[in-house]
Amino acid sequence: MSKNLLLTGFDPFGADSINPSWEAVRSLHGRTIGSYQVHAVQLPTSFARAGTALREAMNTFAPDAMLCIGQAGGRPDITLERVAINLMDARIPDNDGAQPTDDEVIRGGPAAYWSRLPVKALRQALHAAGIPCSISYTAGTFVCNAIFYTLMHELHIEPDGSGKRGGFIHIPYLPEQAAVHPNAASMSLSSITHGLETIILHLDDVEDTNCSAGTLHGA
Ligand code: PCA
Repeated sequence: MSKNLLLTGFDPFGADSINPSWEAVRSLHGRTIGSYQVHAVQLPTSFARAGTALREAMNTFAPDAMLCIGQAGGRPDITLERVAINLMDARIPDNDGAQPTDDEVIRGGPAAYWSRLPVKALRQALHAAGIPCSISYTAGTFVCNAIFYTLMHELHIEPDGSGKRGGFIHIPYLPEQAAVHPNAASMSLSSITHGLETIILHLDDVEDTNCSAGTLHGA
């Protein structure tokens, strides 16, 4: 019997008229990939509304695993986020015009939550599939980090949440977006989609804790 996977992407924000996270996620909607049936949902790039939309989708689909995807314009590869922090500090307004600074995502919540994805195993699977990918130690302080933190908080308080995979992945611009952002990196929609398929196929892999994924000064 297949398990349910909730896969979310965001609507466009800032100066962009498309968001590759939604384009990639919606192309996988309804597919069965490995042992997972994919349910794609769009979240608003809104601090106030994204969490409610995520909780509604979790209630609707009762997912066994959750993957939230967002655009990280300028990053050159798919980044597997390792940690969500309890901070909202917006450099630009969200889609409601809200621009919180120095605020918590969840009042009184812990400073951070770890991802519940086997990020090292996933990185290895993506590299084996020929897809550029790295592990990231910051999802920023905008709506993506806020929804990542909210997701991990929900899994933390859900009675059977400890056994569930869940986490956040940032993806680069599409080539048509990079065309109007001089010198920005990009990745084709087919590579991003192939990357997400590979991640779903390896979602239940066991993490290899002996291999290092550390960085020195971010490098
Ligand atoms: N990226 C933004 C929010 C929505 C999205 O796709 C971020 O990285 O916070």
